[in-house]
Amino acid sequence: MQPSSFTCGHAAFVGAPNAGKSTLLNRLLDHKLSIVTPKPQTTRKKITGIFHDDRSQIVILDTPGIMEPKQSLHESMLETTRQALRDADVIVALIPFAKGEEAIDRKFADELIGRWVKPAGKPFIIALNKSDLVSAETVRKVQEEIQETFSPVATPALSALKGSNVNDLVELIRPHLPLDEPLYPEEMLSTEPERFFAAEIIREKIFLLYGREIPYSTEVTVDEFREQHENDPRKKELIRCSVIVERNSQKQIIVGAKGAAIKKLGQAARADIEEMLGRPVFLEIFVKIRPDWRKRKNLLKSYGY
Ligand SMILES: Nc1nc2c(ncn2[C@@H]2O[C@H](COP(=O)(O)OP(=O)(O)OP(=O)(O)O)[C@@H](O)[C@H]2O)c(=O)[nH]1
Ligand SMILES: [Mg+2]
Repeated sequence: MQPSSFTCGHAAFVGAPNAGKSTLLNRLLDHKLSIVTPKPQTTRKKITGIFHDDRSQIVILDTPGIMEPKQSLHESMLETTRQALRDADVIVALIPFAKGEEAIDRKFADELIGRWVKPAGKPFIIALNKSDLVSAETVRKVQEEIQETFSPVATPALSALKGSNVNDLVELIRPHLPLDEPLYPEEMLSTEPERFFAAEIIREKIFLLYGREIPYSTEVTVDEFREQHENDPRKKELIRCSVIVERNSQKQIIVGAKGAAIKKLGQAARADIEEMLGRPVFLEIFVKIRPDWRKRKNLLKSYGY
């Protein structure tokens, strides 16, 4: 490592819900840190992922997708994205390709770059994600158009899902990192604690296992995260969580007939939590009803929004 050529700084990943921001973060870290689902608005809080290589440390800020706010929860999610834009040294705006007549959503691209990215006053890269969904010719055409319209520092096309061109993005980010010393130790993957990611994993499973409005009406809190007993290393760690819903009918859906649904949720979440921690855990999940939690400022605050 040559300290003189080392660079470090913050890169914010922003874009529409479902653009692939969290997938891209995970791909860069080569680790499943941020939760990913096919449903929009999966990420609700800032996720910090730290990329390390010989020449740089990039503190990546994965953010909630930009949307029209409909309740206080959304306002808080957008504020998280605004804060990440303020903290960033360089911005990576993700615009996804889509199959069909319109290769990208141009109207949203105008809003994303015009109302969010440019006003932040930072160097920005427009990453055209999901390039696996369209032809090479479409990719080239859109790249040219985007470069001409918005004048970003670069317009790489990539596929976060397949991993193509992802490493080139590091080269594009690197010149915009202002520090010459790392901010964090080499083995550190995130600044958020394990218990935060335990709650995120349960949220991911809820997004994957339940349909309709359930994922959006649900929050997860970790109420107890008890470390292994000092005198008995075989003793499993206890994680006690609450799944917060808005109505009794939603509680019934979460629990399912004879508790079958919540059992499945617990099994799926426990497997991933154990993989993350590298040790066995007891996972206890309770369901609590908190009417209108998404609109109630003090409740939102207590859930970390
Ligand atoms: N085909 C394809 N799908 C992708 C690509 N990148 C991400 N996806 C898929 O797009 C969906 C959304 O991905 P996420 O990473 O959760 O997107 P996000 O931008 O973090 O979404 P929010 O957290 O809701 O704002 C998932 O089903 C991903 O598998 C890609 O390069 N190609
Ligand atoms: Mg996300």
